[in-house]
Amino acid sequence: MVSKATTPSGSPRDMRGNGDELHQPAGGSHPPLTTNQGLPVSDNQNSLKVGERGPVLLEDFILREKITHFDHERIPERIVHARGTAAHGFFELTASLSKYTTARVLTEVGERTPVFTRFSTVAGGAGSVDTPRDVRGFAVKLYTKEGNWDLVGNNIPVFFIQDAIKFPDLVHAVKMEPDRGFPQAATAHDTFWDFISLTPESMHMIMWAMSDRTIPRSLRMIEGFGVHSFRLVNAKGGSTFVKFHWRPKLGLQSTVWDEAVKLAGADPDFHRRDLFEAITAGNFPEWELGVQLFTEDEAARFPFDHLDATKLIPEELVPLKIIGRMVLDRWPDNFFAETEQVAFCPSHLVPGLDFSNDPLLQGRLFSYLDTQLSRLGSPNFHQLPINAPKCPFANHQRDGHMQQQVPKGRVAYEPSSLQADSPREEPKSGFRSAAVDEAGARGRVRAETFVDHYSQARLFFISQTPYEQAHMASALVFELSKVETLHVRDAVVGHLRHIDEDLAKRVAAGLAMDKLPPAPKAQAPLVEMPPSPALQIIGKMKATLEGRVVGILINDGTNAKAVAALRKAVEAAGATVKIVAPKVGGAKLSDGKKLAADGQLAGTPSIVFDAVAVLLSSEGEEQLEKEAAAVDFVRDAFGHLKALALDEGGLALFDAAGLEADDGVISAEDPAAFVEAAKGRFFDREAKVRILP
Ligand code: HDD
Repeated sequence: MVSKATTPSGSPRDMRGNGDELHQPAGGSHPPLTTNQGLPVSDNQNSLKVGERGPVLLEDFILREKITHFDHERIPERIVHARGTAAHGFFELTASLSKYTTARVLTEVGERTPVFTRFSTVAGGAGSVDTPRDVRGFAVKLYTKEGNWDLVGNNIPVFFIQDAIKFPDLVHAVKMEPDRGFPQAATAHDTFWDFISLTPESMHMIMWAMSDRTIPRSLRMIEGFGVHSFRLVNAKGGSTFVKFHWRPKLGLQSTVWDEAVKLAGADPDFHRRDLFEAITAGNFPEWELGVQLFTEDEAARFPFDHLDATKLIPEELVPLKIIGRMVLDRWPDNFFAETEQVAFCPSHLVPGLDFSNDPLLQGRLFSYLDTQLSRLGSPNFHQLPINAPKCPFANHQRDGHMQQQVPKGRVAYEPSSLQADSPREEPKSGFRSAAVDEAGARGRVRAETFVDHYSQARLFFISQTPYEQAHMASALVFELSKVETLHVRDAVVGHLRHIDEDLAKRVAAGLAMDKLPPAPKAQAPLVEMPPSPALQIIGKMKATLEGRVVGILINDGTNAKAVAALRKAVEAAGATVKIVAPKVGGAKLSDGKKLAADGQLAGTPSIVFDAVAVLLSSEGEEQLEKEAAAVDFVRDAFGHLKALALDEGGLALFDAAGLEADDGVISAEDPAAFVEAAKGRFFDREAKVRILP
């Protein structure tokens, strides 16, 4: 408390307590704190009172301004995809599509287009955790020279429903149940599976959702898909269909379910922290942009309808052509101003691109613009710095809440003859819709070509490795075990019978069903397609330590040379090393020097690492055998199929945890062998650590 005598401005009532001694030196010069009107504020610690213990005055406009602004700080969170994280970067074109499109972003090779990319979960609220089983949003805003192009995709190339009119039902079914307000960020509940069981078109997406794609290790290791077919339109007006794919340079990598569940507790911000740490350390995540190009005639020969968003086009049928790369190299300055206020709309596109008739896409073209109006509160949301195009933009739209621009002149209409600089339409380079013949009777109909709901679900399942198939069966058992209504469980397993009888049997057994429920009537015969390895995760994992994080558990007396040798080898392979010790201040190693820890053992489980080393002095090890966090450190690393490097002390702890070494358990004396092992996961080990259906 600052005494009256030392109070800088000296008034007897002025018990400020805001003397310089309250402020830690941050260096630099601090601008004066002001109100929103620019009035310098002399005291930011005390409200205006009558007497030291008297009432606060309504007159205190500084207090009122501050509190009022605070009261209005929140805006509605996104209806879906509320929890997200984002980064700035650029897209660089490496191969021109000039034969197919006039879009400069896709024809000017070497050109770098600024981007802002937001990743998200779908179901959970803004404050939910990063690692539930959920689809990940992958939304890219490209600030092109011809306007903003938003490619608003997911990390899964298909969707749950075929027609946008079902979207509110889908979302209501997956969100917290309305009478109880839970579960948060989870599909494992009755209303979701009830809707799914009655919506067979969702079966393909369900296969993806139950795969490890929905429990990614890192947002830097997910694919992105534009999902729908779009059109590229060339100078002659000819159009070609296109599907967009983002492919991570680091390869795909997922967690195992037990790991994802524990991550939610260990670090609810695991994915956003991972992205933040990678970008701020200069390890910029990168994706290739690939396109699948096909004509109307080719599409007519596909054994499915590409306008149906529950279908993908196997890469074996239409190969992927890589045309560019996206690098995320700058963390936003402010979460709210940028990540929260960014407004994506699939309707934002540039000349040379166009939509297809996919009825899901058509509904999206309305929904996003509409939702931004309620979320951001004004039709001027495009003027927010994160949403504003980086090319010039001008029109005759005027006024509205929070207009930031000050348009000049008397003309706010077109055509006009009064003002030389008033914007006019641009027939040559302006956007033109592809001239496509459309005809047909009006009606609320679903195309006959949309009725096959199981063939691609089966294609996805049979394309997986046996490990991945087991994870899918296990995920289905987990989810349906949380469904209380028995007929819903039955109905879902019934659908699985159309996809793969063995899968249905495994799930039924996992639910202890007495007999297999009947399969519902399928509307179309199954079309057998050859397996597509491109649909796997394991097949797309990269044997690399790049972008990975290795944890080294140490204690007092740990061999300093062993720590240094492991660190050197791991860092040379491109990974980051983090030291974990029982106390965050660090541990005194064998050389007598203290090594500071990046994390305290109790708060830094092995779950947050890709591989671990346990290097312990023998005295310290005995103590750690009594510490559950230490025993769990090795047990979880082993159970999550990770490589472990152990010295003598580490091995003793490993033995104490009751584990049996395998190929993934390496002597710490051989850092090179550990580096090799740490590049992958040991899926063969899984049978030893858990019972999968
Ligand atoms: Fe959507 C947000 C992706 C179908 C309506 N969606 C949203 C976001 C992503 C997607 C990544 C978050 C964007 C951001 O980071 O701000 N949505 C998809 C994909 C779909 C899809 C890949 C199918 C292929 N969505 C879809 C349909 C509708 C919506 C069919 C409505 C008819 N989506 C919305 C929305 C959201 C949204 C309610 C919520 C917040 C927002 O738009 O900005 O309008």
